[in-house]
Amino acid sequence: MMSNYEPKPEHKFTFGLWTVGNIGRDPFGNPTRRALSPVEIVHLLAEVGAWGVNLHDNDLVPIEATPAERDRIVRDFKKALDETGIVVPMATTNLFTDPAFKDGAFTSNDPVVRAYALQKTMQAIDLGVELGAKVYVFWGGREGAESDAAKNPLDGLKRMRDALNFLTEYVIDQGYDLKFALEPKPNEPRSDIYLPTVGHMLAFIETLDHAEMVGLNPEVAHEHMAGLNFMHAVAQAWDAGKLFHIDLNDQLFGRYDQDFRFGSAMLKQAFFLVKFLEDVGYDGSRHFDAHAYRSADYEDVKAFALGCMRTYLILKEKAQRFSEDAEIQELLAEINADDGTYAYLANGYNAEAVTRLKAETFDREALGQRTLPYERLDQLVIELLLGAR
Ligand code: DIG
Ligand code: MN
Ligand code: MN
Repeated sequence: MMSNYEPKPEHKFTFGLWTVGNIGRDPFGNPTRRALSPVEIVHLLAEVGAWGVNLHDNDLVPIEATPAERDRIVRDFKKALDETGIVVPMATTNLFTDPAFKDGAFTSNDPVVRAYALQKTMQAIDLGVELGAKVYVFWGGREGAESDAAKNPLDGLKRMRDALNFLTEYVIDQGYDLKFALEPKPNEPRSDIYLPTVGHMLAFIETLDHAEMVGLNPEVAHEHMAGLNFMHAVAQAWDAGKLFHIDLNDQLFGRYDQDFRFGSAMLKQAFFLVKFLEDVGYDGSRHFDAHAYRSADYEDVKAFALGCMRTYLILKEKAQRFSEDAEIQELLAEINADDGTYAYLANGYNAEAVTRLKAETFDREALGQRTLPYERLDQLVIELLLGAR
């Protein structure tokens, strides 16, 4: 039984440069922390036991950097990666900070902006592949609207599709070993963001030319903002073979995008998520797209990062305890009892099944009186999480 909860590389914990590098600025206040360099961030992540670091292009290479400055920055970053053993599993493009993207990037009404967004993304893909990334995330933070008078959502969807079709062809032409992970969010910073949830994205991916190269990067906070059960969304992505990456953090329902430390707001939901990921054998990055409270100094930022990883490991152990808990397993066996009477329906539709089923008689009242000890079962989970069993 694990007891020290010490993060190790095999746990595949990763953080974006922008997470532990968050300087505490918010819409209502100035920064509370100095900016760390990418090299300092890599060493901080190595110190707390992370496996990898992820980046937007401009987290590493400032948008105004000259080619010579870019090369020096990348060289210094690679040196820090070599010194620490930290890897770069995922990369993405910042298509939301620069004012040029104020009306979106791929879905902008301005064809020049759409062209610039494609160019910027190809350059960022090249950088990500150069650093070893195998997953490329697309979060369309500015792809949306305040007024639907300004843009027909059909144009938004078509432009997003055209951009992703162009970029998947680029990856194929370059011979890159890279897959795309789309990250939905319902709103903020746009009033409505196109393709707002995992469900919307799964349907959209099937309309792409190379759907097999494109999956999901679901984020806890973003489905919670939509008032949805995140683990159910992840399960549907997994069922579709599309869980290519995941953004772990936490979030209370009905709030702005809080990006809290993993498990710090809705612990029971975090438990069922970790249980799901471990039960199905998800072997991708456990990426924490989160940041410390604005009140934190860098010692507290390290506590934040360690807390994300420790909570995941503690919940992983609780999930193991769930599967070994005799009382819980006994209740699950009772709940899922099946004497095989209707096994003939397990092979799908056939004429014999129709004949047999039409001849069946059901005691509907008895069905309604079946005991389902879900209160007992859920209380056992609560007591497991509270350390009372
Ligand atoms: C926000 O949830 C987004 C951006 O930080 C980034 O593009 C993506 C990567 O995980 N998440
Ligand atoms: Mn978020
Ligand atoms: Mn995210």
